[in-house]
Amino acid sequence: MKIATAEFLTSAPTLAACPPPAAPEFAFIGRSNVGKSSLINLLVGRRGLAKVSETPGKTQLINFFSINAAWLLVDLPGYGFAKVSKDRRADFNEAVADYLEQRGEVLRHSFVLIDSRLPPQKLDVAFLGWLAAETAAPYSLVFSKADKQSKSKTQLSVQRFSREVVADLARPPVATFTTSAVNREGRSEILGTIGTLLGSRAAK
Ligand SMILES: Nc1nc2c(ncn2[C@@H]2O[C@H](COP(=O)(O)OP(=O)(O)OP(=O)(O)O)[C@@H](O)[C@H]2O)c(=O)[nH]1
Ligand SMILES: [Mg+2]
Repeated sequence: MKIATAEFLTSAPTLAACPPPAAPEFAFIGRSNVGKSSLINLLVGRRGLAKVSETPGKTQLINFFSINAAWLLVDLPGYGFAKVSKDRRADFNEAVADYLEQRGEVLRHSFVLIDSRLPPQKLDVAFLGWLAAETAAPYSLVFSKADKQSKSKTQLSVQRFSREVVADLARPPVATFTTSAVNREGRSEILGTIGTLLGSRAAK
């Protein structure tokens, strides 16, 4: 998958304000500060396209980036930094919940980021439980910031998460990735997956 062009399209505070569904969308979601915006920049090869910050809660709006004028990367506000939960929507942004529940067929795949250094976190477990049970789009897990520890520690983290969290989910993830915005780990794997998903649908 070659990235020829990557452009910021628009930001939306609510699902209603999102652009009309037109092209396949690939969304990035996870706790504040887990590295969603950094991963999007890694994928497109443009450092400043999505805004990155050391302070959690940098991405407050749903941001759409148009790739190769054919499909979209969607940078979602992180959870764990927003309002208190409403029913099973856990503790995350209402607009994000609406988007993930109601965006429809254009939402081709969600990538859920998990900090590779941490044991399973309550919020991630709550979010994934909700996503798997209440939404329809396929999703994958992305263990981020893998450069911050040894490969073996990251593998242990992934295995533990799989055993303690994934095993109980109503719908399993399609794939699991480990990534680093620092050493570019995982870039070609995620882009390859997006390419396959775009291709398989186009072929139908
Ligand atoms: N070492 C390392 N640092 C990273 C990596 N990815 C992100 N960071 C750092 O982690 C911090 C948060 O990164 P962001 O990409 O802004 O995280 P986010 O998930 O978009 O955060 P919100 O928009 O606040 O939800 C920044 O200081 C990044 O430089 C990574 O792979 N490795
Ligand atoms: Mg962000």
